[in-house]
This record gives sequence, structure tokens and C-alpha cells, in this order.
Amino acid sequence: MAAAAALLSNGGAKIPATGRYAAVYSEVQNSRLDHPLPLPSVLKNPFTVVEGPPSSAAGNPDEIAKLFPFLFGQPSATLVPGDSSSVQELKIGVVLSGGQAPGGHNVISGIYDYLQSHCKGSTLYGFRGGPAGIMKCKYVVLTSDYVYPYRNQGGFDMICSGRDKIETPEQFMQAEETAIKLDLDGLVVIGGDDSNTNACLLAENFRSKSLKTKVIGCPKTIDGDLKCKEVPTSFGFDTACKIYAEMIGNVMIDARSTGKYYHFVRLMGRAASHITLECALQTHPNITLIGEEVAAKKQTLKNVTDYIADVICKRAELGYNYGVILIPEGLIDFIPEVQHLIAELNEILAHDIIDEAGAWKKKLTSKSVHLFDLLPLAIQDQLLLERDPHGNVQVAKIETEKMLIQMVETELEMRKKGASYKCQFKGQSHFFGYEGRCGLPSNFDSTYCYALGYAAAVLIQSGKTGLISSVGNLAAPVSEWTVGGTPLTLLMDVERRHGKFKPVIKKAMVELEGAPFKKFASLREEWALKNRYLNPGPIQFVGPASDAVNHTLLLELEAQV
Ligand code: FBP
Repeated sequence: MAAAAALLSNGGAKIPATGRYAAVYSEVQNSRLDHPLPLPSVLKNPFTVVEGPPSSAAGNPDEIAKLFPFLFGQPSATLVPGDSSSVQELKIGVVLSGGQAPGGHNVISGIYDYLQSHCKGSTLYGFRGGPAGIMKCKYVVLTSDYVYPYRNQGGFDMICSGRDKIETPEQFMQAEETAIKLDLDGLVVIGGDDSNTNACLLAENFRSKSLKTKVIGCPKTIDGDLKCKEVPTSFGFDTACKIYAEMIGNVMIDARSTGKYYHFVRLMGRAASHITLECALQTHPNITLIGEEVAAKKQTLKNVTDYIADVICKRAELGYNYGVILIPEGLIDFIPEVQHLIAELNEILAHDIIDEAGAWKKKLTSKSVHLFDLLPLAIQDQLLLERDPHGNVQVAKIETEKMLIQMVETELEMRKKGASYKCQFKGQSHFFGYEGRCGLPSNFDSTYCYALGYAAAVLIQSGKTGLISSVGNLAAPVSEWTVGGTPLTLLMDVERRHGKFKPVIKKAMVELEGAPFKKFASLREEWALKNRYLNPGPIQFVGPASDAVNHTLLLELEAQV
């Protein structure tokens, strides 16, 4: 195979000879390179693209209509069997935006393979380093040799990613110049909610200037919060949860083996608690905090601490001085009192300089000052860290697990004085985040991403813009998956960011009435006191467990039927 020549031999292992770095591949990585990727039947046969009815928005449709006058209301697109016969040459750019998520390389492989098989002579440009690559026109022409070493591999290192945002008139102008310079027919933005919001703004801008460049989004994020009926899941969630669940399973066995530690595991996922919920369903920990529930019940930090301490005391009575506690990284942002504090800090950070003198602190309400002063110093500093380019608090950098260990310790000391608790408590903190973002994609993510890439290329070829690539019917065999595109404006609402109202894709949070949460809620008491630990082990690529799909997706799809 010609493409295989791109891999240099290195004592049995192979090295991709292209790309920024020469990496040595393990046997498993090698074995994944030629893993076959099945396609939905509709993509294997001639098809045609049909349109649905006009669309609205997830919230505030009138505002969204004003913000997107050229795109608002456009219909969704669905592929159905038909008579596609186009051999049109296309020039398409692709960009990876935001945090890594397993499967990104397969989206690019899908776009590439579609162009090779349906639009001979086409060119695929990979913009380097995220949206900045578009603005600076930094790209690489993706060839078969270039793409091959990244097939079914984790990471975003084929072209790398970045969190820059295209938002000022100058930046839109730079993007426009790149689109014109490269004569782009289309641009595929592979990203999360913020990046797809940006993709929509770009699509609107290009259309308003009558540019031929179409913009299509792709649902990426391990957080699992970019989803709706038409886009059932974001890629990377399945793999990341499986990786974390393996690690949690191992920690559980460690806890049971030594019998002396409470492991506080904070899990990535930014605002939403989907990852934490999914990991709980996969491993059955003693305590799982779900941010959305904490917010709905208007719990305070003290309530959360008491809940953990209560379970620890009950377990001590049963002779268990160990356990595993899962905490979503966004928890802190769900506790109403902390939420108020963060909202006030956001406004201050948008306009003031945070210095030692502390003049900024006078702008906080007295309640927020009181809470801020109660927090451990490390957490205070972490809350003041710069927001990301989209205005989000960088929750990945806030060590909530350490804060909770301290607070639970203090609470248990108090209870000891009151003689209501006699046993030892030793907390161990963990943060599982970056470990899950670049793993070898599961079979599900590999196949899903490949289909998403195909769909994105088809949408551009059909002249669509401002849509997000959508692959559905995911509980059925791959051959029956549906393929199409959903208007990005349909996913939009308005939100306050950096002190201003901005259009944003509405984050899909854990639904307390949804099937995954209800299942967890029906089992958590049993998991709290009886040790029902499940250790799922590493991701399997062959054998009976290799095609298992995560609980969240399956439960949500079953509930929709
Ligand atoms: P995306 O929303 O861009 O997919 O990023 C997800 C995420 O992994 C979050 O779970 C996490 O809070 C954040 O990225 C960390 O960001 P960074 O990589 O900039 O540290």
C-alpha cells in the first residue's frame, strides 16, 4: 500500500514520517491503522439530499433571527437514496478547534476519503493550530500519505488545535482573505459548542458577503454537552468516559484492597456533569455528585459537605473506612452561592485589573466577599484565573476535589468532638481529565467520526452552509445510521459573556428527568453503602465488548423511542 510507505520502520514499531513530529507507534496503534470503518448504507449507494421544514432556535428565536439574518430559519438536510453522480472538484479547508477529543483524525479521514471517492481532483487543506491557522492562512495540503498514519489514532496532532476565536471585524476579514486566497468551496469546523457558534458566525459572515465558501460544523467534545435530538452525541465522549471508567475501576479495587482511603475523583466535563454520570453508570461509586442536581436543589457548599460526611459516617458503622467519590469538574459553578460569586467575578475580570491592593474586591456583594474569604487560598486564586477566550471559568484548573477533602475533614473532626463519628478519614485526590482526551478512539467513536466527516463533505458538495454534520439512529447497526445536517441556528440561544449578550449554542446539561440520571438515582443508595464496584477494564477493540456504546447514549435513545 502506497500510504504505508509513509510509516518508517523502527524495530517493529512504525513511525509516521509526515506531520510535525515523528512518533513511534505501539503494536496496538499499528493494528488500528487498517481497522476497517463501516459506512452507513446511505453513504455507500447513490443518494440525494432532501430538505426538512424551516427551523427555529433553541431559545430567543427573535434575537437569533436578528443576529443571523442570512441563515436563520434554514431547513435541515437529510441524505436519502437517490441519484448522486457529481464529480465536481472541491477545495475544502478543515480545522480542529478547542480541546482534544478522540476521533478527530477520523473526521478528517472521512472528509478526505469522500473527496477521493466522489470528487476526484479535490484538495483538502488542514489549517494548523486551530482557528488561528485560518486567520494566518497557515495550512498543510492533506494527502493520502499525510492522513494515513493518523487513521483511528487519538489526539489532534495531525494539524493540531487551538482555542482562538474569530470574532473581531479584522479577524473575520482575515478569515475571508484566506477563503478567497485558497478559493475555498467549504470549511469544516470540528469543535464544541463555542467553536460551532463561531462556525455559524463565520457562515453568516461569508454568506452576507456573497462568498462561495460554505461552513459546516462537526460535534466534538468529550464533555458530551453538544447534543440535541438531531445530533445525539458529540464525538470523544464515548472514548473519554471509557478511559476514565477504567481508571476509576482500578482506584475502586485499590480502595477495597487497602481499606483506608476515600478517593475523591474529579472528572473533566466543564459545566455539564455528563462524564461523571456516565462514569458512575459504568463503575458504581459510593458517592456521585451531579452539578445539575446540586443547582436544582439549591444546595450550598455546606449541604454538599454534609451529604458526603453522612455517607462516610454510615459506611464507618458498617466497617468501611474507604470509598470512591466522583465529582464533576464544573461542580463549583453549580452551587448557587458560588455561581453568584463567579458571575460577579466575571464582570469584574472583564473590566478591572486584579491586583494585590484588592480594590476589585469592593465591587463584590457582601455575601460573595464572605464566601470568597471562606474558600481555601488555592481555590481563591484558581477562581481569579483568566477566563478562556470564550469567557468561561477554567474549571479544569479549580481543584474542587482538594477543597472538598478539606471541608469533609473539618466536618468529621467536628462530628468526632460530638462523638457521632469515631473512625479515621483519609482523602486522596485525583483529577482525571487530560488523560482521556487523546486515547485511541473506541470503535464507536472511530466509526461515528468517519461518518461525520463524510457527511460534512457531502453537505459542502450540496451547497449547504451553517449546518452541523449530523449522524443519527446510533443504537441501530451502522448500516442503518442516518446522515445529514442540522441548522446551527436551531441549536442557538443568547447568553451573557464578557459582560455582553452573545449568541451561543445552548449547552445540553444533564436532565434530571432524563433516563440516564433516573437510572443512576434509582441505584445510588445501594452503591453508597453496599460495595457494588464495577471495573470495566481497558477499551476493547476486538471481541464481545468492543462495540459496546456508552450508557448515556443508549438510555437517551431508548427513552426517545
Ligand atoms: P472543548 O469544550 O473545547 O471540547 O474542551 C473540553 C475540555 O476538555 C473541558 O472538559 C475542559 O474543562 C477544558 O477542555 C480544558 O481546557 P484546556 O485544554 O484549555 O485546559
